[in-house]
Amino acid sequence: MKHFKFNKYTDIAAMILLLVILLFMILGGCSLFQNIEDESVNEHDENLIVVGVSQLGSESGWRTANTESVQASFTKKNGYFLLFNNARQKQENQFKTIRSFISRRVDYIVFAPVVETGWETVLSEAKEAGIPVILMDRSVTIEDKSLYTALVGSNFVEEGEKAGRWLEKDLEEKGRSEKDINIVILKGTQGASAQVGRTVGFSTIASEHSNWNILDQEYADFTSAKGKEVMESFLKKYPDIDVVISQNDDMTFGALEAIKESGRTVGIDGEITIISFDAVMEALEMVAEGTINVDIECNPDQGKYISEVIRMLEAGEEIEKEYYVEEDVFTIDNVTEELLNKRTY
Ligand code: GZL
Repeated sequence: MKHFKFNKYTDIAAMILLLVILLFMILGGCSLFQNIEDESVNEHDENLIVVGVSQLGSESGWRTANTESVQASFTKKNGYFLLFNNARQKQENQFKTIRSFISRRVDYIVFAPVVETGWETVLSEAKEAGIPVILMDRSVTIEDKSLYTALVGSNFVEEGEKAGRWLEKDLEEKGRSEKDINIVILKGTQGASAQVGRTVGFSTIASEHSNWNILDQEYADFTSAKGKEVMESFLKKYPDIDVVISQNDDMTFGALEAIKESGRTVGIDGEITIISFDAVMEALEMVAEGTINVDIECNPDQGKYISEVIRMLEAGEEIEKEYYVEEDVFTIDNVTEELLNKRTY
């Protein structure tokens, strides 16, 4: 390990600087959490339900909309005190945040698990502390389902199947049901339930078609930059790609840039069919112009549903284990009406 050598003057300066920084942090009340409301609200105000939310990151337009839906629901006006933290895609940060929520004795913990596995210990600690945990957006893979109270999210396997069924229909309409179809897949964050589910769902349908050749599939982390990088590598390796399955719109935006730079064409009049997921506004506009052939919606507007579950729990009502939000499939045939519908994301 490399050691940095300081001379004695640098040592003293470093110590003074460190003390000044520590002083500012203590006086400034620096903490892990951002309280969305003004600081005048005290989390121990008996009338407010204290909700600790660990959001996994801010990697995509979808995630931004998901965060906005949480912040719009858990307000003081609605009877909540919100503690919010962005884990920046790191499970370790989510562990730390959840443990802080436990030590602050919040009333509810809500979190979007960045990956499916590794949650048993921290969820057992929350259960020990008697704090109900609600999963948002993505799910977890654990033996003991009592470690979380409910999930409000999406059925990702169904989303993947919708993509496969749409491709079946599209090929049939084009008279290409029996033709060899070369497919590449841009996958989201490895081990995220959205990635796992969409992959399983699409692969299930693809396995029914021996003429569908999945040439390659690579993780591109749900980001536009990685989506472009992976698509560039696919285009170099495979001159005859017919279909791109991109597991979120941000990766699609990057992939479209790469395809455009390669000189190939996309969409309803192009050589390469683009199948995307999320259906954020910017992508739906591309569906309307024919660049994206189909967008499988994944609804980020989950805050109000989570708030409803909390209200039911507060009232002692029976709740379901899983709540899936309503989701649609958008093509050029129905997207215009949706865009006129004052969509919020
Ligand atoms: C899906 C969500 C995924 C989105 C991506 O519910 O977990 O994560 O599809 C986001 O845009 O990054």
